[in-house]
Amino acid sequence: MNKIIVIGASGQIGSELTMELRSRFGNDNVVASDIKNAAEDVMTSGPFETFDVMDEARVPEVIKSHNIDTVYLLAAMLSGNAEKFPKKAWDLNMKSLLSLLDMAKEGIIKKLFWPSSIAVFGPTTPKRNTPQLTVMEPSTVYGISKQAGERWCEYYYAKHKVDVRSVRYPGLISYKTEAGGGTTDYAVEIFYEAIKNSKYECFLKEETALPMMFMPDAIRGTIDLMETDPSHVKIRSSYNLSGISFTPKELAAEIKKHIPEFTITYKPDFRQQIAESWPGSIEDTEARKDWGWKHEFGLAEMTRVMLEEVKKKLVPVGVL
Ligand code: AKB
Repeated sequence: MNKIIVIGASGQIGSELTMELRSRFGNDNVVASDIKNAAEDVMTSGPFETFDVMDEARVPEVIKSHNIDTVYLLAAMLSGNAEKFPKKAWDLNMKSLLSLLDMAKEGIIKKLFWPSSIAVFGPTTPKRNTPQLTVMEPSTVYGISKQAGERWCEYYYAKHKVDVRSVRYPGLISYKTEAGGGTTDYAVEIFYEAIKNSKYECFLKEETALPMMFMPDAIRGTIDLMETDPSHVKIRSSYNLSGISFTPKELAAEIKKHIPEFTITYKPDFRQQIAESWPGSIEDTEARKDWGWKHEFGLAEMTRVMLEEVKKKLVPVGVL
């Protein structure tokens, strides 16, 4: 049985990934960790460790004390925040990856998951059905760190046989933990505002198409990749992973089917330029072929579940 740690367990992906890993592999076999407290279920259903991923002494100490062999490294600064704090983003996103890659090289851990992003692509990348291998000239701090991270992953696999696996996440939509500091966050915020106020002011323009995915698909894909036989993992930089592609206008129209009085207005900010540098949709043949990836949620189903679940969440806290 693997002994797993999720680093960044209080975040949007980490909180859901921890609970799914615990339900599959047993609560005691999955250590959650973060610099800050996580959701109550994450904190109470299994072991939790508080540390800063930048603390080069503490990370291996925790990993050794729990006999960890598998690490999901999710601590990162997302695209919007990274533009505000470029050096901090570079340090956090790079140093944490390099120190875990070194631990894998030294045999302290056996397997590492590290998330990349559609942000590795840039303004010169083909915009529609972006393939796995293409022009990559990211123009954002976050994208530069993700592209460099991909190169390091491939390098450590090639030179040191480190078993590192990665996917290029699109914008992730979820109701458990809100996203923070990203460009695709509008696609989560919109549900809260639609339910609370029947209106939303979007920070992207109405026609800005971006690749997106509902969190249950992303969690399943992540664990499937980590559980697949290493001989099937042909790409050691990061796999394109595709789910849904839509614009703010299309999402608003879908929400309107459930909340007819819902209205959306547009006030693009600095994140518009980030979004415009990314593809509108990506193509993921390799993930489908190599380890059987297949998304399940489309726009209509994701919208229905989001509205139901966000409503359930807001009622007990007295917002509705
Ligand atoms: C962001 O918007 O920064 C992230 C991403 C696409 O990686 N959600």
